[in-house]
Amino acid sequence: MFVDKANIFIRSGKGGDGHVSFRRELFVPAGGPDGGDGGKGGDVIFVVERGLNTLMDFRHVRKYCAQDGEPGGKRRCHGGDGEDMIIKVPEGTVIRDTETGLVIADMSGGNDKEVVLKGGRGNMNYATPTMQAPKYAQPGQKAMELNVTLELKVIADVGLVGFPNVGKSTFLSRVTNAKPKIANYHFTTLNPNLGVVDLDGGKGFVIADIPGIIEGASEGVGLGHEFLRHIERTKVIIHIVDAAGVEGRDPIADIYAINKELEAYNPKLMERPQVIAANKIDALYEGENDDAITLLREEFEPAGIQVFPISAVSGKGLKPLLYRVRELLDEIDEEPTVFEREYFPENIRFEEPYTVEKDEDGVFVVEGPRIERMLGYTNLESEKGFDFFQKFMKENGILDELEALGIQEGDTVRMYNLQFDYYK
Ligand SMILES: Nc1nc2c(ncn2[C@@H]2O[C@H](COP(=O)(O)OP(=O)(O)OP(=O)(O)O)[C@@H](O)[C@H]2O)c(=O)[nH]1
Ligand SMILES: [Mg+2]
Repeated sequence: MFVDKANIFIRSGKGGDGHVSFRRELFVPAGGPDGGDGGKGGDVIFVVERGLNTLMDFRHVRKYCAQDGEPGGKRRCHGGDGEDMIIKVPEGTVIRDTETGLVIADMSGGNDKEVVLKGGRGNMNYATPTMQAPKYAQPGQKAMELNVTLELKVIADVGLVGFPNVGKSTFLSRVTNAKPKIANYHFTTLNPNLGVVDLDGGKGFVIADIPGIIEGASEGVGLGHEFLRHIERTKVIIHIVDAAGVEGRDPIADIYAINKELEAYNPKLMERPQVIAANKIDALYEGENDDAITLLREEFEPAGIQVFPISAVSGKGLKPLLYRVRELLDEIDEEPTVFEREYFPENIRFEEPYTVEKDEDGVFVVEGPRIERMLGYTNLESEKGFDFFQKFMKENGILDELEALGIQEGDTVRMYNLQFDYYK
């Protein structure tokens, strides 16, 4: 089965908590904290694995968690770092935030490695003069969690489109190494097939057969909608049509109908060079042949879309078509679109809790992980640090809460080891 989409859950490692212990040494009167830092949590990293071409594995295993950092130990023993979670994906996988659909990473165009979720830092050491002996060990930074959608965009140079039964698979089997199923009914091909064209004397190229595109495909009709995305990456489109009208269809109307779906899906697709392969010419009678091809040419060649009469079954007319496609590919030297990053998981902010209470001595006590963390990285002795501290108190709503509790000028506020008088 060709799986080209999967939803998974990823989680980076939590940073290890710090350890608090106290030295009691003979010549160090006050002792002091000697707890070790917690280790760093593992990252979640996506890497391209060559040779992989489906997202099948992600249907079975849906949870991918990096390891947490170990907590710090006694005597400044640093906790071990958590192991990274390496997720191997096929080239061309686009990673999106499931909730918003925004692109986090596009694993193509040489982008072989992306750290998508960073592991939490281990706890930080207190370095400020006011915080020499913490009461509690600082917690490590939290893990990050995210639901992501993986989408595999087949990376082919050329996309093959056309109504069911026009001979796309026959064409692919004739000009490439692919061996798709061929049969005289609609929707024989249920998933995109890839094949490599080996042109004598020229560089080869990859063709993807994009099945199931019919009227309304861009709105979800039929099975082609899921596959439209594969065409986005191709550089040239071969549009196959049944020129003999074996099923009584009008080839010109068919071409317009499919192009309408492509355009509705992504208007940029209409900027791609396109060639028409007018297939099944072996089934046309003398004279009728000329008419059908002439009509197609008159309709499309003024718009720059060349028409090549072919017979995928007999092999007639295939060479000129392939050489033209090769030429078109050579004219386009730019890489296929690589999506820009639109979503930055590192910007997810954790709202860590804190509490503001008045104890029985009338002291206002402000505590909680958010406060602890802030005190851990703020040097109140420095002017900048003190400014930051004041801003933090205001922006986090702590001043408002103190006032709501009825704090007066000169009252005492305690935040762990830090004690100060309140003045506006
Ligand atoms: N006479 C004639 N018949 C052809 C030619 N190419 C394909 N066919 C026939 O058309 C039918 C459909 O061919 P496929 O290659 O399976 O068509 P498809 O476009 O892949 O069809 P789906 O996978 O259903 O979308 C088969 O019976 C083929 O033998 C051709 O050049 N001449
Ligand atoms: Mg087919």
